[in-house]
Amino acid sequence: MENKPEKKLDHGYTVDDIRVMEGLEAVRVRPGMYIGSTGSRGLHHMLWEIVDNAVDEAANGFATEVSVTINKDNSVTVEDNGRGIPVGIHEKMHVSGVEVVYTQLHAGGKFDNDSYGFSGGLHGVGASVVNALSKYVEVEVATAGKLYYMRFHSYRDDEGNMHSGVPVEPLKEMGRTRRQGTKVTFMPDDEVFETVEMNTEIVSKRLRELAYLNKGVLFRFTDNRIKGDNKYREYRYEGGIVDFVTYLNADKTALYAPPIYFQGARNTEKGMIVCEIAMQHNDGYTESLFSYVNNIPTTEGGTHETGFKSAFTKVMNDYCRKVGILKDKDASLSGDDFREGLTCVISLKMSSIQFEGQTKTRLGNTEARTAVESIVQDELTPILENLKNADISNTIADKAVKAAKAREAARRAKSMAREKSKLENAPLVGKLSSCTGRNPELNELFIVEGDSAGGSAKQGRDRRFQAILPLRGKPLNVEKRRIEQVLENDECRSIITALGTGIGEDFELKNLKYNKVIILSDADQDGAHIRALLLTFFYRYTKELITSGHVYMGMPPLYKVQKGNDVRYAYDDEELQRITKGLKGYTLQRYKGLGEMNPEQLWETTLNPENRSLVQVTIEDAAYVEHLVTLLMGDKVQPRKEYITEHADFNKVDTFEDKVKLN
Ligand code: 28F
Repeated sequence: MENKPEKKLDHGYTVDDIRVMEGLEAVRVRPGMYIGSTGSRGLHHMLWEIVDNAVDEAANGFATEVSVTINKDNSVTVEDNGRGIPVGIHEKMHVSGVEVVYTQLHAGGKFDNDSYGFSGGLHGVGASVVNALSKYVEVEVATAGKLYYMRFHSYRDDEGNMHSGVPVEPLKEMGRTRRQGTKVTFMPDDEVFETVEMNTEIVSKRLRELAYLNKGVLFRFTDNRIKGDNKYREYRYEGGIVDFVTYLNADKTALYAPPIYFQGARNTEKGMIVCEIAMQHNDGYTESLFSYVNNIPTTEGGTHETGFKSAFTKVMNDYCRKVGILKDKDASLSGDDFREGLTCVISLKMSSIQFEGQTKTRLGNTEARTAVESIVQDELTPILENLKNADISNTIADKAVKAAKAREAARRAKSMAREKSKLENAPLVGKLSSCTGRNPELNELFIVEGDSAGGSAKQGRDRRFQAILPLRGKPLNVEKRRIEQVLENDECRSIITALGTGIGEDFELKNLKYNKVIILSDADQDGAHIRALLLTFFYRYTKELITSGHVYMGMPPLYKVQKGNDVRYAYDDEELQRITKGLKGYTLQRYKGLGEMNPEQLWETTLNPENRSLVQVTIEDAAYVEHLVTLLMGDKVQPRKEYITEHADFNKVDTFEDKVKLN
């Protein structure tokens, strides 16, 4: 039957535009060249090629439904309600458009994408590859009220020659129909494929993915090999990739809803690029980014992802600076910080795609990076700056700030571990006068304020079990410092080295070299401040030392009462009253500091376990102490002032110690 020459098709396309290339025999000889493999992946590529042709028709706005059916005999039927493959006769080929599409490699205008628009598929090898590797292919086209039919088959002739994808007869008109669209059934050739059994889950997952990527298109899937009710599934997502991100975050806690969505298009020298992005942060820490080009998953990423990441980081840092979350002096936050907990889908539509990478799933086109960067910059900025989105924008920014802090802390901890190993190898800092005994159960470490007191303590102590570590000047206020600075401070380093336990994460109580760690400082304000600084250090970096009761404060006497050769010591005013009550003709000395006592006096009053008094440091309410340490030692001045004004009594032992429940 002579078909009339085709009228101009949409897009001004005629069947004559279909470029004709070599026959299908080549495909049979080396199928891997065309569909990757003859295993399960290659088998499913057969289906994707046909499905992508239907999806292209939908993506171009001419179809709204795509149906896939796996038949009992393992043949597969795909159908769409688009315009139908052109049935007109190709001027040069003198055969129908259907025959050209199914017998000529790279036919179907997919290679010169400009005329046919965007096409997905297995990099556009065309339906003819499916024909070459099938036992048979049946094509039905419903268009302009008529139904057309054509069958192709592959067979071996009597001489054993292979004939692939040969038309059984030209396209035939079968009568009238109200339907419109294309329906294709193909039977994968079991001489080519290791298995001809499609996998239900693989097909189902891909159809769902395509439904997300092509918003509003209905995908029906029937597997007639299944008994019972799970043989039919359908997917349609009016929200497209927004619904995709919601689905991906379904088992997580989203920080805002619905996901952020924007799209844009850019004309580049190589053609138009359309970009759609949906994104939503969850309260987790992993980043999951899913990118596609013409519905093909780009699992190895590529220039579109690079463009998104760099532009998203820039737009977010600009936002943080604009609203004051980041001050001029602050460093910018990293992309990783902004993408912590981010689920994002990028869907690009473009022509002349360059795929790279191990599995050819990385996008190489450089123009895609600049196009995505520009679209993110122009479309996301106004979304973030729109006041009605303020909480979303600030939620994202705050999470990134936290991530940056956590990252910094992790880095510090790592460098501390390195430092620790340095510490362990560091020679004992000269200051420590260690004791001769090696039994941690008995040994005591005195941390003594000032060199002169340190000198008296070294002379006055019992060197069998008493070690002396004199502190020059005040130790660091660790509350305001990073751990590296703590480790750099000589005083802190010598304490850490002397203790032997390590600090922070690496603290090991079992390595403690002393049963008692005793702080000896003057009873005046300086002494009180030093005690507070040391307790802060212990609380922040060796808290277990306190909670296991190893930390004490030595109590030097405040007064010396002497009458003749009789010497008494008073440790506070009450005691002085008791000692001097009714006493006549005595001399009274108020000790200003430890340094005023000679070694013997220091031994008698403060070091000798027989008659010294020690105050054990305990933590009754850690949370309260936590709050207090931050309050008293942190850098918020006002709250500290208020607290001290309200609570301080400078005649008593330092306020900080009182609150730490000394007993
Ligand atoms: C079940 C699989 O293959 N659907 C298809 C079309 C529609 C057109 C088309 C296909 C132009 C000439 C290259 C119709 N009218 N489903 C499908 N639907 N191919 S494949 O044209 C093919 C190109 O050959 C079509 C106007 N323009 C395009």
